[in-house]
Amino acid sequence: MNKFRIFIATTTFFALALVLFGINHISNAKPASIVDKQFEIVDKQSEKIEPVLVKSEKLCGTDHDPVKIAEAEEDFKTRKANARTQAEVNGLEAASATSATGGVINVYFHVVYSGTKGNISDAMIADQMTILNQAFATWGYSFNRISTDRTNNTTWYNGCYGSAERKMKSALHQGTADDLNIYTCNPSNGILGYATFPSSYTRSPSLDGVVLLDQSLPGGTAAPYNEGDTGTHEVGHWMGLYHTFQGGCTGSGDYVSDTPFEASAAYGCPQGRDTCTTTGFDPIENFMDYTDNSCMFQFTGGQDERMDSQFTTYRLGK
Ligand SMILES: [Ca+2]
Ligand SMILES: [Ca+2]
Ligand SMILES: [Ca+2]
Ligand SMILES: [Zn+2]
Repeated sequence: MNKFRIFIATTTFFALALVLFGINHISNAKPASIVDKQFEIVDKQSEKIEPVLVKSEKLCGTDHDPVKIAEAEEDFKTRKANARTQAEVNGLEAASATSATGGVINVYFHVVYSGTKGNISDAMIADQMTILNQAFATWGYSFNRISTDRTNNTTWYNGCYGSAERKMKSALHQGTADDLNIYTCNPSNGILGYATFPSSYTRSPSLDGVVLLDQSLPGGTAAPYNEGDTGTHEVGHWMGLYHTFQGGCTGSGDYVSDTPFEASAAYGCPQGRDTCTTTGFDPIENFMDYTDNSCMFQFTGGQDERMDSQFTTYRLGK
């Protein structure tokens, strides 16, 4: 756990609240309520099977059902509150809560291929790791690939987004909640990749991780999505981020205050796009939109704050 930087925040208010209200419901954390059977809806919605990369197609298969998100956010709130309370119990006078602000995340890389298809080079994987590290460096996280395995399995290769997911991951997954498993394969259905959220870990530890279309890695054939930012985007989900267009123009949107609201996914690189009357142009340069890899280059401070908090709540030392 000491590989993660820890931020100590004083919470005097909670100390006071405890004195006033007592401390008898501290460890009542509800189980994570995200449903782990995530991918059926998307499969049904996919109209275009081929060609793979067409505009206004659903590029990312990560589950964003609004009901599940609302439940997950409730769970997140409860756990954060409980963590603060627990900090009080551990040292009433210290009155502190801890949060990771960054750290080294170990990566287990799994190449799933089918004969001559998908057995990508180690150089391509190394380039993907470089892209990931560049994207997250500002925000305190780095990714250390500690193993790479290769599996020749046509069923897994073509079924890694759907029927073969569970078998593939059960066989290959390694590590614990704060370790990242990345799989490359052919997710099909026009999907460049998908990820599991931090809050899903407890329910399905072996399904945790990121799945990427092999050709989305740097130098692959999936232009304009072949510069490695699908990897960045999916790891963003794995760190607890939603799409910038989540929820449209109203409500909590993506639960990040410094990313402007966006009515729908943006494609290409539509500078000046402004789909919500609320302040700010659409965040088309953000890694959590659907724009071309050459267009997206940033996370925000608000997203980092959410990643830190999600990582601490659901992954750190778990
Ligand atoms: Ca951070
Ligand atoms: Ca926002
Ligand atoms: Ca706007
Ligand atoms: Zn996504």
